[in-house]
Amino acid sequence: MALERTFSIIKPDATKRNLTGKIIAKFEEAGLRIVASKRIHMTREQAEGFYAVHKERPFFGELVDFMISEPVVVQVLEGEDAIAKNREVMGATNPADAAEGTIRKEFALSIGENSVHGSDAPETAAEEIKYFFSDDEIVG
Ligand code: IDP
Repeated sequence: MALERTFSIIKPDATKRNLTGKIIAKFEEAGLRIVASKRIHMTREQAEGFYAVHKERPFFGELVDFMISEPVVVQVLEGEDAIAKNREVMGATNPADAAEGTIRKEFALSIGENSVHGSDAPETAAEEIKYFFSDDEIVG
C-alpha cells in the first residue's frame, strides 16, 4: 500500500492540559510519522474557514470559540493508510463511544472538547494540509 498523508490538530483542551507529547506518542506508536508540525493560535477567520462545512450545525459557534480559545498544534502525519489509521487512533467523536486505548477515550473531555481532529478522506486531507502548510514546511 502507498504512503498516505493526513492532517491532524491537537485541540485546545489538550494543549491546555499539556498533553501534546502523550498524543504525539500515540501517533508514533501507531506507525504514523510527523512530517510537519507547528503550534499556532488560530484566528476566528481561520477556524470559521476550516470548519465551514459545519456552519449550519447548531454547535458551529461553540466549536469556533473553542478552537480559538488556546493554541493548537497542527501536523501532517504520514504512513501507510494514514487517514484510516489516524481515525482509528483518535477514536469516536464522542469520547463516551470511543474504544479503549484511543486518544479520545483517554484524554477527551466531551463531544466538543475532544482533543484531536483528523481528516476523514483523501480529498479533505489534501485540502486541510494546504490550508495550514506550504509545501516547503513538509519534510518527508
Ligand atoms: P470528527 O472530528 O470525529 O470528524 P465531526 O462530526 O466532523 O467529528 O465534527 C467536527 C467537530 O465538531 C468534532 O470533533 C467536535 O469537536 C465538534 N462537534 C461535533 N458534534 C458536536 C456536538 O454535538 N456538540 C459540540 N461539538 C460537536
